[in-house]
Amino acid sequence: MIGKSDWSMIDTYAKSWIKEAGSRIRDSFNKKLLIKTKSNKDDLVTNMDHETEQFLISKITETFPNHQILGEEGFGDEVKALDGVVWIIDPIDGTMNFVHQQRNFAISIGIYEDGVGQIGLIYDVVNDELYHAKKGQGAFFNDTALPALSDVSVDEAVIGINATWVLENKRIDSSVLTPLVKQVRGTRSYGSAALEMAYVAAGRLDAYITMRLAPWDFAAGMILIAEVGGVVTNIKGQPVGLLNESSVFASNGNLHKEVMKNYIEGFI
Ligand code: 2AM
Ligand code: CA
Repeated sequence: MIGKSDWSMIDTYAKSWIKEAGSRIRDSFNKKLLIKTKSNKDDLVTNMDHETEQFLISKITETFPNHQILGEEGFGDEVKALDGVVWIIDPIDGTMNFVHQQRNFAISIGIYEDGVGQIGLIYDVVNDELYHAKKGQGAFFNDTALPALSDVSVDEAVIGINATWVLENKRIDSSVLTPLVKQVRGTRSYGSAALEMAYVAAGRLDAYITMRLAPWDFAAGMILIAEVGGVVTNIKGQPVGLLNESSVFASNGNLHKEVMKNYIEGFI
């Protein structure tokens, strides 16, 4: 590849690899799963997280040797800067769901060039549902184009938030988000940040708020949400970086503004 990349070709490859990776995960359901813990007893990883990341990396490096890869399980590169093309991969987002439920998890791939999101893919493996977006060309749920997000008031909003963030925790005063949780129409927690961001893009959730994610959890979702006119920032309303952990507040534009103004700014 010389100069600017051939995004249509990259997109075709990325979609075929994510589907093949998903098919391997589905095939693994009747085999024995090896489960380990990482940072703590609730932080799970399985042989399928590792195998899926290694599968994707082998395909990418074989076809695009100049691209960098940032993967959750660490089989990719030590990415220190976003120069060139960078694939940001979570082989299984929602590993706890994968282990406990065999559903509600996804493969997430965000592809950036010089820090600009170009392709976002989130594959709900069990339902064979692919959320995909290419910069400037809209976002899709399988073959269906997703419409631009419409305005929703706090009163009518269904938001994705984990109960953790309204209980005592290390990242936010537990009283800050309580009024929001009380005021919205409903709250949901699916346990996969990638899927929750895909749901925001698809209009199934009006917002998603979480205090700690890693780049592979949100890299693809940010691209999908941008394509339907949504907004993704950290909890302070600032841009989310792709090389560090971050809080994430994803929503349609008007709800994002309303929540920032009335529930967050001045309260954190
Ligand atoms: P994972 O399954 O890929 O680890 C669960 O609420 C969501 O938060 C999932 O998307 C999960 O991704 C992510 N998550 C869990 N532990 C995390 C951590 N220590 N840092 C960042 N994201 C985490
Ligand atoms: Ca993961």
